[in-house]
Amino acid sequence: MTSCICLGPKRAGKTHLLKALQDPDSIDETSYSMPTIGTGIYRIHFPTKSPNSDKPKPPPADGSAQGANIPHGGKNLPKSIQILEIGGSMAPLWRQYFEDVKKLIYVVDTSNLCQISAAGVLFYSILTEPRLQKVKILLVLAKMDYSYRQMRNEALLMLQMSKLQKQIRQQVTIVEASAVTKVGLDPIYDWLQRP
Ligand SMILES: Nc1nc2c(ncn2[C@@H]2O[C@H](COP(=O)(O)OP(=O)(O)O)[C@@H](O)[C@H]2O)c(=O)[nH]1
Ligand SMILES: [Mg+2]
Repeated sequence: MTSCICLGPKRAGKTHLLKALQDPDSIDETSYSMPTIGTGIYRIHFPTKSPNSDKPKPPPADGSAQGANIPHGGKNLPKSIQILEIGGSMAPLWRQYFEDVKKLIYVVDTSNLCQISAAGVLFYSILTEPRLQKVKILLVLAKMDYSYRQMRNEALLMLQMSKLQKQIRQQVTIVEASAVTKVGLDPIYDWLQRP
């Protein structure tokens, strides 16, 4: 069962981000993702941090750890999570996927001035959805490697986040990320792994 969904406008960077989370080495500035038609499923394995290196190593992608829970410092943290990307062109159909969702990632392209205000309106319509009132929300400010991106504060202003946060019940975690430079991937792994 997929309890984590990833939404956002068309070409916001969802597929790139999910691929980078799956395998950081698979994405660089030359990578191109075809527009997602319909939906896409990504199984993301959390990196195991070895005590001798601060660089997380991706675990083997053999699927052996799927859905398994291992004791980890007294806590049962999942080793992997399955995320369903719902293509941006499917926005009118997003509601079909809101049943049983526990976590929701919303991706906004900070380099796309034309899209960002509309992205905020769409985000608001998601957050006010009755079935998503108890869902944990991660707002990803994507493509942070672009020099002409909006800075965090400008992006949040254009999304009308402060107004929005007064009207919603969910707690929203905000992460700035780039699938190319891998900035922000670690906090996203942490957020995904948390219960
Ligand atoms: N420079 C840069 N480009 C990105 C990044 N993420 C996505 N892109 C570009 O944006 C395009 C659309 O991204 P994609 O992940 O397919 O968007 P989606 O429609 O939300 O799944 C990709 O083909 C990349 O060229 C990023 O972090 N940095
Ligand atoms: Mg996509």
